[in-house]
Amino acid sequence: MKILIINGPNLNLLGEREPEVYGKQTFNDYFTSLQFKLREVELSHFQSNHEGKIIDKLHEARLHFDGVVLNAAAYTHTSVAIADAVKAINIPVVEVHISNTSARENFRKHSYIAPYASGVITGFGMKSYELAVLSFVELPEKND
Ligand code: DHK
Repeated sequence: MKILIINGPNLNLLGEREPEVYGKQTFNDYFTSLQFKLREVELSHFQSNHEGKIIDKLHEARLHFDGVVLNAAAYTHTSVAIADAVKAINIPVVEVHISNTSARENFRKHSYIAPYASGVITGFGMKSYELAVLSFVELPEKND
């Protein structure tokens, strides 16, 4: 099974950005440990601060991956275009957030993407990514 993790804006700064919210680990370190732990899954990772690049990657992913774990970061709350891309592609997308967006500012409570995601995992720190990948492994029927 091939899963692509897409991270949106500012998530390249994980480890140094607001560590009280997002933790102290870099995504590269986390990704290495996740791939080691979930050896049966072939994981890839893409990060961009640019909306169009995230959309291009989602389009490309439909040809090469079984599913996408998407943390669109701030674009979650603003981007109709990314939501449309998630709706347009024929592979399942699980929306992920590190922080519990429902417990933060009001503008973080709405997701344009969630209606088109096969599920949403939010608030479990970096572990949210692992739970999302596991949803593909353990609930394959959910993503048919
Ligand atoms: C990450 C961000 O950068 C924020 O803009 C979102 C999300 C929450 C997260 O928790 O992973 O509001």
